[in-house]
Amino acid sequence: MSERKLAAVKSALASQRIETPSWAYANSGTRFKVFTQAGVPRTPQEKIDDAARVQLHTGVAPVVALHIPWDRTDDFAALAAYARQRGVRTGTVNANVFQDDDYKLGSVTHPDPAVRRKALDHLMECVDIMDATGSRDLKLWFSDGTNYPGQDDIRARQDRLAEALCTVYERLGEKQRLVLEYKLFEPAFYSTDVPDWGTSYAHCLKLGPKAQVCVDTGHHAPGTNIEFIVAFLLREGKLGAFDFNSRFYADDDLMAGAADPFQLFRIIYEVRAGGGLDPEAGIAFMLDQCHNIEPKIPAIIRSVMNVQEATAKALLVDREELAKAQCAGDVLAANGLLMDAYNTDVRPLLADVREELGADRDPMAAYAASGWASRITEERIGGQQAGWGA
Ligand code: LRH
Ligand code: MN
Ligand code: MN
Repeated sequence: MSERKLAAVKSALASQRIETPSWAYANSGTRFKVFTQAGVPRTPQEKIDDAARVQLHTGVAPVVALHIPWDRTDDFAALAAYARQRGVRTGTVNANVFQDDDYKLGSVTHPDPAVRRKALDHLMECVDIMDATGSRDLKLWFSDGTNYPGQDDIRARQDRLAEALCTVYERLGEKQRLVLEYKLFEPAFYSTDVPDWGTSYAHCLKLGPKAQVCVDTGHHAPGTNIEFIVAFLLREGKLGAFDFNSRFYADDDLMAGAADPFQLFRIIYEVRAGGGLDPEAGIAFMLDQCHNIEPKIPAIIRSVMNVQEATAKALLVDREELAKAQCAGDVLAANGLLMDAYNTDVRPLLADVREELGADRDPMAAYAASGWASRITEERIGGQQAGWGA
């Protein structure tokens, strides 16, 4: 590769920003058991302290996403200031209208207007929080749906959803956005009100330019071509955010790049091809994961590194040669160019990028040697649960 191309690859890698989720630092589990770990954060401030460690070692994770009310505090402006003092900032505000008894039959699509009002009030409160923290993005994921045919009117639920989204959209400030996340199923097992990218896209299109789609990589049917969805949404200017994680079966929330690093590469290649790696494109590259059995901070560091590795490989694809092969209908040469990039060991390149950023060449080893894990184990007694199975 020419010096010029290498410099461009390095600069793209150095400018990448990966947002880590506050809830990944806290205890979590499945619906069968929440395993507690020693030293997990007890407060939003301690989650930020852990996020700052990930940033310290990787140099590309300076943003931490909040989940409300899991990150409840009486002064969000102070929380944002606390984050800045630690070299990170608070990012996406994730709403939570899925953990209240009132939401058994839905939140914004509930048949009872009083429950809808309660859910909407929470969404509006999340925008107030964004104003206080200076956050750009409101992430909306609705667990709303039904378990049985006939349980509720599918079409009426879409009307209620559209009405709530419209009200929130109008409340957004000039520089704020909402990103609408979809998920095929769970917790609803028959119909889900935002089950796929098409539903999210259709709502966002009607709402306007400040509404975009969030692609959580764990939220599709097995075998779905996620990179196609990414390419399509980018082309339409409607790809707002990623929730990266990996899965073997459903919404497993395992470390990004752990189950299928080749899929992650294919997804990020489409992001690159569509211009989405340019920070100006405004795409939020978030992780959304739970570390139920593995130590959390190193798992998050590993996930950040996995996203970086997929990005480096995507950047190595020789787009000019690829275009020639595609034009010539040379199927094997075109496929070979992608595979050559994917099969390159990018770890030395990323070590150099990290060093140039003032971070650690080997973030996993640096974290292990830092003593942070034993310090928090001693200092933090009675860590907080992220929210599941509470
Ligand atoms: C739903 C989801 C959504 C929630 C998060 C905790 O499965 O992906 O993003 O906010 O999990
Ligand atoms: Mn998600
Ligand atoms: Mn999920």
